[in-house]
Amino acid sequence: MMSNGLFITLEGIEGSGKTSHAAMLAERLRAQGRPVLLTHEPGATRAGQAIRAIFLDPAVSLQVVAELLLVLADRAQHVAETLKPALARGEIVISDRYADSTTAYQGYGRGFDLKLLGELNRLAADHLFPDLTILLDCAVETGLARTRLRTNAGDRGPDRFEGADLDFHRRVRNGFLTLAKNDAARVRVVNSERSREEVFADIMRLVDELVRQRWR
Ligand code: Z5A
Repeated sequence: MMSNGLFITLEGIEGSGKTSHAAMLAERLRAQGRPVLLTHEPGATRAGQAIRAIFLDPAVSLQVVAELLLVLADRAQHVAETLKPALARGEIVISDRYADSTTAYQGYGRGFDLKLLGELNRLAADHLFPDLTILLDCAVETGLARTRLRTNAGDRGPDRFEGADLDFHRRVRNGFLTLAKNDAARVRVVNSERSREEVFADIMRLVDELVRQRWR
């Protein structure tokens, strides 16, 4: 990748712990005095917020191709407005979800042709791919139970994906694991079925290794 910064993505099924651990990682790196941009998909830009509202609304029914094009439009804006400028400034960019989510959800989950999806992903990403992807892996039942707890506590209503059946979420999880198997140097699997502290220790080991390699 042509930049001075580092691009790290966190991926996984719903409730796998991406959002909490992305925040912990940003905090730890900032405490080390490093410049960090913490961001997410979908919805990190102005256009992205409007796209996210449609994308996640459980009352909105979307064709698979419409769902795919929405998330790719969000990505194109995110890459151009947020990710590339931050990397050019030399920052460590941490994104809670990115292109692998599209492959896992719209490809493996919804069944969109993987080859064409790969090409469209490259178009939307403008050839920007992560230096390191941390795949937080847990059983679908564990992830959904965690998000259900949050929904029951009234923190957030269920989104369009939370209503999908268990088989859909299993296909997504297996899709992520296939991606990791096919690109083992970039995509590192961390078992998130353990305590937050144990999960975070593994994440920090991987990030420290990357930082050492790049900025010795
Ligand atoms: N989507 C897509 O289809 N295609 C795409 O290309 C992209 C996205 C980019 C985004 O929803 C949806 O968009 C997503 C895929 C789709 N939907 N699904 N499924 P989102 O951004 O609103 O939600 P999410 O990405 O799925 O995140 P989430 O539900 O918030 O889960 P999370 O970020 O992985 O987990 P968390 O918020 O860190 O943790 C969930 C709860 O578990 C929380 O209360 C934590 O305190 C708790 N937690 C976390 N770790 C642990 C451990 N280790 N033990 C116990 N409890 C824990």
